[in-house]
Amino acid sequence: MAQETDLQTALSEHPCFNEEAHRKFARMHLPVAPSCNIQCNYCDRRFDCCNESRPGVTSEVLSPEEAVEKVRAVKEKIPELRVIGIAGPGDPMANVSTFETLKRIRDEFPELTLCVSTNGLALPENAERLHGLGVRFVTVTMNGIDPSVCAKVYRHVLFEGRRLSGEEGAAALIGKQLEGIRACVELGMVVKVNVVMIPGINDTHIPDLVKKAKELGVYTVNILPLIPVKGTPFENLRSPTPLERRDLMDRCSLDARIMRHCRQCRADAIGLLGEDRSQEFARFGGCSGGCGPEVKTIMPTSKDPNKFAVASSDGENADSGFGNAARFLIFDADGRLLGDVPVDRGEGVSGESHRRHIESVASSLGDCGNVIVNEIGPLPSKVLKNIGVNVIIDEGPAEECVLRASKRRGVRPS
Ligand code: CLF
Ligand code: SF4
Repeated sequence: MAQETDLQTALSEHPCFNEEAHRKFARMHLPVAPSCNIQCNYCDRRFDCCNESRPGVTSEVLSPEEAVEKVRAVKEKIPELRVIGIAGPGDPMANVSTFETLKRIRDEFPELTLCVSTNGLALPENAERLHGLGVRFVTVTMNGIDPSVCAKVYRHVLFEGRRLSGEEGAAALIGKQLEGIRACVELGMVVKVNVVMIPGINDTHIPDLVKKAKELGVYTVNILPLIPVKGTPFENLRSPTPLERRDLMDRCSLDARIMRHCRQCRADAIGLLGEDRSQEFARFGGCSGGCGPEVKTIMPTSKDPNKFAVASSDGENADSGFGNAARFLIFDADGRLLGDVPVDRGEGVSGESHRRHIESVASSLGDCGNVIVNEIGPLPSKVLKNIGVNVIIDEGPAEECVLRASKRRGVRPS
């Protein structure tokens, strides 16, 4: 009974789940989850600028220790803080830092409500763990329940160590999303479904998704407009007009409770929904556009010796240096692909902007204990050494490089 009352109080003060609450109570996002296990065609997490406000964008990636330190500082300045959310910049479930951070926050700030936003791929196996850590609010971003529709939205889905695309990938993702929602609802968690409205792709299909969400016991559905981002496959698609979106929301509101006050906030947003104060609290304000404060030395965080980040240009091979990689593929010691961290290619090989770039890339690799590159300069070598990351020089198919390295390092039996 007491638990039920606690949940009702948390619901009444959650700015996203309760429209009344959003003018009074604040949320804070902790950007501790850089890696993602799928690739949406509208997402580019490389654009890291304090002037950019949309999901997936952050000016910094924090270690769990840094995240707790930041909550202490923010809580003092923003007494109306009620909710701590983990919403990226990648997928929270694809990063062990998420769980470590939730545990630390729950232990130190049991009065704060914990909220997680995920693409749902790894939700079924993590639902109980989240519940055990005190998470009561979960958002799952879905873009449909029909694989033929969703195949147009996702470039790939990393499923059981394989990279699936097309309808096969979409079907695997949808299956896990539905299973994850069911598990969370059964555990008594409050679930929201976010859906990105993409004209010509999924707009006419959204009512079916909303009906399904309602049937599964989802508390509310949030229909967000597509933000076409330059450099993504959807860069030339258009956003829905406000009228188109309102019409769709009105139609869907006959079937489910529709959220109408979302601000599509950043992965490091802080404050009331309408006023982001994240730059006020930026620790190393790593805006690569140069509009943030100076980057400070990144804090070492605990590293996992069984995780490998492979510098790649094509998403398949270890073929890049640390400073000029387009992305890092994240593997476990058995060569299973766990996620993917796209990064900005650096400009220049020296100077302040180069140092900032290197530090920002190093921090975005989270808890990876090993980096595989085909070459590396003295500055990145030093930065990685200082934060306890082992550097391996190799090239070729990424998975083979990881298996070679893990065998050599003795983290995997031969
Ligand atoms: Fe953050 Fe999301 Fe929790 Fe809110 S945001 S994890 S549910 S605390 Fe809110 Fe931001 Fe819209 Fe998300 S306004 S993007 S719905
Ligand atoms: Fe980007 Fe989120 Fe999609 Fe991952 S799930 S690709 S972080 S939008």
